[in-house]
Amino acid sequence: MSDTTTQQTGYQAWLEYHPIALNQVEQYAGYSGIVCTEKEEAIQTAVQELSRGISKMLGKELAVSGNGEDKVVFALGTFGGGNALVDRTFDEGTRSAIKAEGFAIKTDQASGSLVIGASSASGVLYGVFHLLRLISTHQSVNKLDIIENPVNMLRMINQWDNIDGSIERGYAGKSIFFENNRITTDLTRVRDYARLLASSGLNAISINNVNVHHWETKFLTEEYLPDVARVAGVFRSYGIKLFLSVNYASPLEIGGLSTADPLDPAVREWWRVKAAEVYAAIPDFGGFLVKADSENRPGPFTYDRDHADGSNMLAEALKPYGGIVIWRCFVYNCKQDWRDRATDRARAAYDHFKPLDGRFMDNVILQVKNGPMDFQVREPVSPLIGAMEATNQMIEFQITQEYTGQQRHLCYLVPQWKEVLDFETYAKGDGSSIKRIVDGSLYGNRFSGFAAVSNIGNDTNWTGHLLAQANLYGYGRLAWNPELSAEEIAEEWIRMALGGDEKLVSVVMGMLMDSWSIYEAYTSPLGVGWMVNPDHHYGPNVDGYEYSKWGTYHFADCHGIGVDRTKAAGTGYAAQYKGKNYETYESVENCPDELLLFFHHVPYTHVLHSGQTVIQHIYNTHFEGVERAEQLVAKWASLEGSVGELVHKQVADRLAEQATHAQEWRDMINTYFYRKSGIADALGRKIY
Ligand code: GCV
Repeated sequence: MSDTTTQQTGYQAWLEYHPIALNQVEQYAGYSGIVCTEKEEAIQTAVQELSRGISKMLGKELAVSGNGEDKVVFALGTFGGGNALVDRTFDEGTRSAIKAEGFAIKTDQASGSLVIGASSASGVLYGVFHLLRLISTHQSVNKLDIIENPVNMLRMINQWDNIDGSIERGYAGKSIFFENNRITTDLTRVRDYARLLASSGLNAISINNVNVHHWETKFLTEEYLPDVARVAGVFRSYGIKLFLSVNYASPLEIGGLSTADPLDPAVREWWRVKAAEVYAAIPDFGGFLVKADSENRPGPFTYDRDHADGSNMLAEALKPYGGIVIWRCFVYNCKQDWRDRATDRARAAYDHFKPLDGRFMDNVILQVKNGPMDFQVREPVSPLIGAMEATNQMIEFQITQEYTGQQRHLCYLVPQWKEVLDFETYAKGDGSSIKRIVDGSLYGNRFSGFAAVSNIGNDTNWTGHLLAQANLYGYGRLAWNPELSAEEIAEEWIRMALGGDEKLVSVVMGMLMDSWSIYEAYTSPLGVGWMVNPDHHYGPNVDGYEYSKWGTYHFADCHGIGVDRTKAAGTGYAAQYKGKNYETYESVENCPDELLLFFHHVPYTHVLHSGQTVIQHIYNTHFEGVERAEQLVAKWASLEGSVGELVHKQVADRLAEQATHAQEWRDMINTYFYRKSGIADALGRKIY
């Protein structure tokens, strides 16, 4: 892609490196070169990235050399790796404060040189991206003395890409990994993706859909492994480990065995041999991601075994190589009878996994979705996270906007994720927030971290809606440091991707920060969720899932709405929470408004903490939500001329679609509840 094109389309995303204006360039102007002595791949990548970023921002090409003590330079390397400037700059205290992937950056006061030191090559690379972020957001580098370590060990992206080039729940074009039933031959775009991921702080990727179909099952065979190894090589140069989603029934489907029973010796041996073959092709392979006994995928239940049996068998095969098994907990009955009011999908993950605590090998990690249902615009935090003291756990978010507007609507998800991470579980008394469970510190886990479903495809701007890039970037930043605020992250992204004009920054910041609440306002109310069209999940359909097998009901009738999940009278789900959380959710008086209908069935006339009745809340939020969506259009229109024309038009088109589509939501939801309840809008607005 030529620079002109890329500037106009958003292809470079937050690595656009806008040229720095002459009046601001001075503080960065003195650097005459890069000093680096190490040849390791990720360090060479770091050098290239630094040269590229500086060349674009400052318009100068930096020479790379092994020595530059007498000049003003950028120096980078690992501690003890041969770079005299690095070794001179960082004392023992700093070195010992830097963990595996962390880094230190210091301005050498004597020379003015900027020195990046780390204990690993990937740490050096993260340090370079950090420095480039500081420069591209125009921060001072004169007196830097930074120590950074990632808070989370695994910072992973899950692709839901299929070998035919389609992406399950993908809204930004086709796969960049696969085409025509093969792994892509030209990996340029994959490399550019690796840059984006590493620069936001991520260190792991699984490249294929967790629903592993016929052809993808063969990724473990010699037919595909060389190509998988090529992809792994690209990610390796950016410090990112490659994982594969695997089909639990592989021994049957590609191994010629008659069973996939995890306790069968032949099956165990098959996986051991497979692991050896994979590691022969990819020595630093990360491991397997597994969706088993979930939504019709095969798993250990077929053989009357449980999830511990299933995952441990794979873990045993990977263990000699340091590999891990990431086992998903999205397990529930997807063939439910809607007439059956006792079965509650929200309970399922906890009911399945909690009894298995302590039985998993130490290289198994359970991957738990942030909520008990499925990435709705609002749901409570999964009670399973933190409930297993003796088991490694990681959280799963969804960056791709399956239920949050499919990248046709604006929905900046970082504030939602922050709320989840800050949630106090009381798992081990006060101070047991979700972020402390997933960073492994609460229970001292061997493995832990973040995973999220990617939102990219081969659309030129990666994410379809250009502003949805902020979600991918924000996810990486939050995985690195969950203490960053949603505003800080948004500001970084805006400045780096769009530019530093102050009006631009403030308008886009306002739009991003409002967007989750706007989307929630005109879609399903008060935490009840769903109300979408079945299958593709775009657009309103209040009863779309009401009489289905999927376990996602709202139970609206002429008297009221909501799901009684109390212990006293409902499904008992509320009792999966500890202490105060249980008490809060169990009580209709104390339950927060935004989750009321998730936990309680109430009459339309029930008065919320806000002072409004449920029915009036539904009307008000839906009318307001549309008005607020229309304001987004106007806000963005005011930025014409502050961003490139194509970028402006692209976002303007999406926002216009959102505003129109929000009316569809408003009118369907309001009409449905007016007809059900027979209660008119107190403000007499138009309802059909
Ligand atoms: C990959 C939801 C989605 C499915 C997805 C599944 C999962 O049901 O609609 O597309 O499958 O979650 O997370 O496994």
